[in-house]
Amino acid sequence: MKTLVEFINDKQADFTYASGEFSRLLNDIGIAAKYVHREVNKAGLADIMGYEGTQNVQGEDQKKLDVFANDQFIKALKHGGQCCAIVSEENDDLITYDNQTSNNGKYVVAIDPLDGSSNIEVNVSIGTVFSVYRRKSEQGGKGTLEDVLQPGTEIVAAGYVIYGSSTMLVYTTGNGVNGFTLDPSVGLFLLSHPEIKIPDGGNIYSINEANYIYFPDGVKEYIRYCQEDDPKTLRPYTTRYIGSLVADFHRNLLRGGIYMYPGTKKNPNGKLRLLYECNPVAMIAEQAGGKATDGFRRIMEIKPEEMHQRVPIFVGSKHMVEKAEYFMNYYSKDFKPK
Ligand code: AHM
Ligand code: MG
Repeated sequence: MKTLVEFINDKQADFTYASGEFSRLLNDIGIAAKYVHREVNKAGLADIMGYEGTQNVQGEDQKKLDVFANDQFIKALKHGGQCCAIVSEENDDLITYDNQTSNNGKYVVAIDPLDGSSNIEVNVSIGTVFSVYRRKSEQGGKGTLEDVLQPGTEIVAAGYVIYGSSTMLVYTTGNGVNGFTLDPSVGLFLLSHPEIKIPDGGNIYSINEANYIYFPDGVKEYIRYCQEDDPKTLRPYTTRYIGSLVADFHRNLLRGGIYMYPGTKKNPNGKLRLLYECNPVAMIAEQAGGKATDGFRRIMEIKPEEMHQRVPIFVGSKHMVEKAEYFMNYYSKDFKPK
C-alpha cells in the first residue's frame, strides 16, 4: 500500500510549482500530526499524567493538548525551513521566524492545530485543519500579513487530520482529494481513500440547532425543508452534529451531507474562521465535487481582511449547498454582505 511520503513524492511532478520544498513541507505536517496523534491517544490519562502547569512523573512540564499541538506544528514547520510565516488559531499575531532558512521559505501556512478541543476530555474526535499558500513578499525577509491575507483561490494545498477511531490525513493540492489512514503500529500514513468524491446529494444536515431562534429566515426555511416528508428526495433528512468541524465535515464528505455554521443577527459572521477553518474545508469540498458558500458567495473567493476573520459557512454536497443558498437568497437577502 502506498504511504503518504511515497504519494507526495510521486505527485510532485503533477504540481505546478514542482519542488522538493513543497513536498517536504507536506511531509513535515504529516510528521507533526503523528506526534499529536500520540498525545491525543493518551489524553484520557491526563488525570494521571498531569494538566498544563503541572509536572509529570519525569519532571517534565505538562501542556494542554491544543498548546502541545500548536508547538508541534510550529516546530515542524520551522525545522523544515520551507515556511516563512504561520497564522494559527492559538496565536493572536502572525508567527515569523528569526532564522534565515525560514525567511528564504516560499510558503505560508494557516492552521488550526487542534480544532474542537473542548471535546478532548469527553473522548470525541478532534482535528487539525490547515492550508498552504505561496508567499507574496520577497524571499529572504520575514513573512508578512500580505502573505497570509490571500483568498482561498490562491491555496496550493489544504487538508485536515482527524483524530478519531483511527487517525486520518486528508488533503488536496488542487488535483482531487486523497485520504491516508495512520497505521500506528508502524507509524505510517497509508493511502486508504484515493480520489474521494462527495455525493452530489445526501441526507445528513449538520448544524447547532439550539441556535435556531437566532438563525436568519433562510436557514430556518432550509431546516424546515430538510425535515419535510418527501421520500423521493430522501427527506426527512437526518441530523448529525458532533460539534467538531473536522469530524462533522469528514462524515458528510464520505456519506453526503451539508455542514452549516450560519451568521445570526448577534454574530453576522458566524463562528468559524475563514483562513484556517472554512477555506481548507471549502477547498477539499470543491475538489471532491462539492460546494462551499457563505450563503451567497463562494468561500474560496472571499478576500480576507484580517487573520482571524470569521465567516458563515454552508459546505458539503453540491445539491444541498445550492438548496441552502436558494433559501438564503429568497428569505435572507438582508444577510448578504454589502
Ligand atoms: P474551536 O476552534 O474553539 O475549537 O471551535 C470550533 C468548533 C468547531 O469544531 C465546531 O464545528 C464548532 O466550533 C461548534 O460550535 P458550537 O458549539 O457553537 O456548535
Ligand atoms: Mg477551531
